[in-house]
Amino acid sequence: MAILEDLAAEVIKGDADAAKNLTEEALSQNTSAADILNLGLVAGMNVISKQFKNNEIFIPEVLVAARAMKAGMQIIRPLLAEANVEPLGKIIIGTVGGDLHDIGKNIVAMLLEGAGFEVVDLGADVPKEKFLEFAEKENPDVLGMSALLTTTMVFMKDMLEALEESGLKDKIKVIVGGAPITQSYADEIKADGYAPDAASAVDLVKSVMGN
Ligand code: B1M
Repeated sequence: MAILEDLAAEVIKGDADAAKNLTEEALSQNTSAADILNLGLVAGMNVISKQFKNNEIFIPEVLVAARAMKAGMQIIRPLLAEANVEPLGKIIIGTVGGDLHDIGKNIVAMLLEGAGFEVVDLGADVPKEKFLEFAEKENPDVLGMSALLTTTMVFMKDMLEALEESGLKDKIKVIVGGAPITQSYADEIKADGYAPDAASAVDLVKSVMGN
C-alpha cells in the first residue's frame, strides 16, 4: 500500500510531523493499526536498524527516526490494544545500578520498540530491587542490562544470581550489553546473550525467544 510505504519513508527520513499525519491519514482510509505498525512504522525502523549496523548512519539519525516512529506509535497504541495486536514480546531494560550512561540503552530500547516489541524502560542507575520488582510484576520474556563502566559491569553478575535465587531466571532470558561487555563476560556470568550494538540486540532478543 503506497501510503504505508510513504510512512516508512518518513520514519527513515525522521520527519515526525509527516509520520503523524500519514498515520492519521492511513487510519482514515481504514488501514488497520496492525498494518500501520508492521508495514509502516516497523518497516521504516528496520531499515534504520540495518543502516545503523552497517555504519551507514549514526546515532543522531537513529534518534530522529525513533522520534518519528514514536509520533505514529502514540496514535495507534490504543488501537493496537483494542484490536488485541500482540507485541512480539516484552522486554524490561535498564542501565545497571551506579551507572548513569543511558544513550546506548535508549537506542537499544528504541530499536526494540521499532521492531515490534513492548519495552518497559526502567531508566539508568537501576537498583537490583527495582529490576527484581519489575521482573516479577511485568512478566517479561527478556530482561536487558546495559553497563558502560568497568566498575558497574559486575552488577550484572549479582543481578543474575539474584534472579536465580528468586526463581525468576527460569522464566526470563537475560541479555547484556554496553562498551566494556564482551561475549566471554556474558558467558562467564551465565547471561543468555550479549549484543555489541543496538541492531544486534534486536536479533539477539528474537533468537533468545526462539524466533
Ligand atoms: Co562516561 N565514561 N563517565 N559519561 N562516557 C565513558 C563510558 C568512558 C569510556 C570515557 C573514557 O574514560 N574514555 C569512561 C569509562 C571507563 C571505564 O569504566 N572503562 C567513563 C567514565 C569514567 C565516566 C565517569 C566515571 C567520569 C567521572 O565522573 N569521573 C562518569 C560516571 C558517571 C556514572 O555513570 N556514575 C561518567 C559520566 C558521563 C556523562 C554523565 C557525562 C555522560 C553520560 C550521559 C548519558 O548517557 N546520559 C558520559 C558519556 C557520554 C560517556 C562517553 C563519552 C560516551 C558513551 C556513549 O553514550 N556512547 C563514553 C566514552 C566513549 O564511549 N567514547 C564514556 C554512545 C553509545 C551509543 O554507545 O553506550 O556503548 P554505547 O551503546 C552501544 C553498545 O554498547 C550497545 O548498543 C549501543 C548502540 O549501538 N549497547 C547494548 C549498550 N547497551 C546495550 C544493552 C544491550 C545490548 C547492546 O542489551 C541489553
